[in-house]
Amino acid sequence: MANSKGIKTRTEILDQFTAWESALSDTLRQEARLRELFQRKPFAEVVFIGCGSTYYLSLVAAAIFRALTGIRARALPASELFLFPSSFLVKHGPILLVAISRSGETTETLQAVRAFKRGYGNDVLAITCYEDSSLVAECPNSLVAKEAKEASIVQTCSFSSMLLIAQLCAGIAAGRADYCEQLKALPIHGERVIEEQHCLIKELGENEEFDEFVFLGSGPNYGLACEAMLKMKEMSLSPSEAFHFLEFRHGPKSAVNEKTLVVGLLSDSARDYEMAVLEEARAIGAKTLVLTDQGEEEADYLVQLNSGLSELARGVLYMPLLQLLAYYKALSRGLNPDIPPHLDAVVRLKMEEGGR
Ligand code: F1P
Repeated sequence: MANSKGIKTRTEILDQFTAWESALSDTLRQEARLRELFQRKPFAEVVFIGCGSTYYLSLVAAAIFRALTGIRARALPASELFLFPSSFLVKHGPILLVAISRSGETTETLQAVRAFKRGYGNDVLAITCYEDSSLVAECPNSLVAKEAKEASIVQTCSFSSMLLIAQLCAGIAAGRADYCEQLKALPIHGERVIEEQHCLIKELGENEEFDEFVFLGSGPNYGLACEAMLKMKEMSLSPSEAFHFLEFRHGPKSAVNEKTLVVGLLSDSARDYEMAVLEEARAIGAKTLVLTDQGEEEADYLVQLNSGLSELARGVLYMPLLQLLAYYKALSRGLNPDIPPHLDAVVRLKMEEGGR
């Protein structure tokens, strides 16, 4: 029987694939409208914003959007855009703002949308889980992952479902029907992968040998590594960090020891460089968990997705495993992943008191 501690989080992680399905099919139903949005103006730039998990989602979305469309795209924490709009945005042509928020109620995200609309126009697309949210009311366009609403504070199913929506937007904007087809296969692969790997992930999460975690990812996988780091921190309160793969050598490597599990989210294009970093981590005593699609990599622990999908499509398949790793680590530390200390599901600022 599953431990009743963390039961909400567990259910949201293990049952997320139906929410993935409906996020994809609901977005595909709006394909014509989205195509029109991306074709209406030659956007000079697309800016993705969010807070916490949704900022990390923005990092992934911007990397994929840029690679597929060739349009300049980047991610910003919503607070930076709200507090310093002119430091981040330059009017060199029309800009599309993509505001991502599970709740659609986070003050920083709402304020960033307002600041954007004041200075840069009305081209804003919201991605959220709540159709009746303030964000949807503020934005002329919105996409809603309706089935991904969560009872837990920590984002799991919502992160993956909103990421799929952002990926589909990138595929539609790029006119890449082949990419959109790959995305449709993800829910089936997701369900299979978690079934195949659940035991290994449980064993690793419960392994008391590991008391700190490093997550490495390059290109589109960097934001995923950051999100995995955040899950581990929020749920299990374990020291946890994320780096671009090759940045690991430039300092962070010095803090690694035999109690560190270094988790590598492998790409295809930079695979050899990434594996060299992981081998170095092993040589200095860390244990490694390598997540890859198909390779027979040298590692202490190896997960193969066997999806056959491209690296720009399949990254989301790493997430349920990494969410589950944090969940089991939390339980093994006697914590309840459903209620992380000091966290609120929605961060609301008192604007008149400068956010205090
Ligand atoms: C973003 C967020 C979460 C975080 C925490 C507080 O909310 O920062 O990522 O886990 O629970 O809220 P949202 O704008 O996506 O609703």
